[in-house]
Amino acid sequence: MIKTRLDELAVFGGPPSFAHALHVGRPNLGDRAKLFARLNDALDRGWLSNHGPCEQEFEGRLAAMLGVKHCLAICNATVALEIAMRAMGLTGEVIVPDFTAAATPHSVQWLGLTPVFCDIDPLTHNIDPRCAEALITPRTSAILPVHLWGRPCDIEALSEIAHRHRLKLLFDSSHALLCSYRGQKVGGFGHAEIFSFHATKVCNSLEGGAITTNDDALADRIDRMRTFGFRGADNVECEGTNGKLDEFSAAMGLTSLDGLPDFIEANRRNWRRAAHDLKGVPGVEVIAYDENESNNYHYLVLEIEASRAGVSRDALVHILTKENVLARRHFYPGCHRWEPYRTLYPHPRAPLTGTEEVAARVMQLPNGTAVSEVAIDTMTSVIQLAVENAPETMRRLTAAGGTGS
Ligand code: T4K
Repeated sequence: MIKTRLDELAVFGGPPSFAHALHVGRPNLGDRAKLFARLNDALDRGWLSNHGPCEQEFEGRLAAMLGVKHCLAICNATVALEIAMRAMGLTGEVIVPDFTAAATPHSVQWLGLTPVFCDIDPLTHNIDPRCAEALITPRTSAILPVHLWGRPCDIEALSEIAHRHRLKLLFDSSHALLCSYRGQKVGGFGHAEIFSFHATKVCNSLEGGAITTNDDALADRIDRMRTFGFRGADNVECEGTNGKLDEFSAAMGLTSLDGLPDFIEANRRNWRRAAHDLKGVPGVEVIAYDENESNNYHYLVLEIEASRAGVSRDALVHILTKENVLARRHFYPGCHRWEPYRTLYPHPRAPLTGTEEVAARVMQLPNGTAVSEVAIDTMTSVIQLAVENAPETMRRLTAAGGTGS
């Protein structure tokens, strides 16, 4: 239902637009019959983990799709980051963007390395290569950029900096499955790249991740490290952990890969619809994807410029939540403000103003196959109504006890 009067907003006493909550990160489920057939096959085989047929097929299909020599499936992307960094022999400091999921710096910290937070470019939301270079010290061993929202970061500049300073370059491509940079799918850049197949990602294996690389020796080390350092029976060659992807997860991953074109099409359709609906609404922008590149359109991200919209990002999140649209503020307030970092590193090495700006204005709307275009129209109409009547919206929110901030 399209609401046309402020009185109709749930925050002011109207019925919520949606009877059931719409989540950011609702999984794309794919074809259940195919999934159940794969699960049955795995049960019949009695082969449930340790490089089983589903896992091998998943790796093979991913490597072919991404045009990369090696794809090693891992139990999740966080462990994938840890294994990749260990296998690359990182030491000392690793430069990470400040605006990312906690998993990125946590994986560095977990290994006993020091994450050094780097500012982002407020236009792209990705790590700023010039800031990254300025943070390099004799202790730096690597740069770990993130392709946030699936929009590739400045790979050329980062590769050049890493090469010149003899640093390792590991991309956190958790958001960027099938996204391309200058026509080439991410996956084969830097020394290695990491993908996530968590339930909330565009392609999911329940929990899951992968490391891709064109480096044979690195792939071999990662392969051993993900299975306790084993090479063959009774032969442990190096330190290792348990990073294996089980067969049920891989079966879900394969089923998700089958459905991926449909998932991406649903994302793209919703992204375009939201951009169309919100065009001309002051202070509200849907982030752009470069349509000359390949994108998965998984993240439907809005930027709210409160001074132009007259309504703050937090007020809009509050209003939408009352409508049963559980919009999120990923990745507020920026890694340096989360523990343990704000205690361990209370004085960031360089200003993080890009993060501060972007963290204050972004919000994510639900997207994916669970969201229809009609639902997008309903969500955007709520935003439009609140912004078109901004002074009254804010006055009534304040009177009702909160603007959400
Ligand atoms: N690098 C980057 C850049 C990342 O974004 C992430 C993870 C990683 C690395 C590490 O990847 P993994 O180790 O997870 O493979 C979620 C995800 O758990 C996490 O994978 C993701 N990024 C992060 C951005 O989002 P939360 O804390 O937001 O999850 P949660 O529980 O709030 O779920 C999000 C929404 O999804 C909820 O509103 C409900 C809905 N949901 C969730 C699940 C799991 C469902 O509807 N069904 C479900 O099964 O972290």
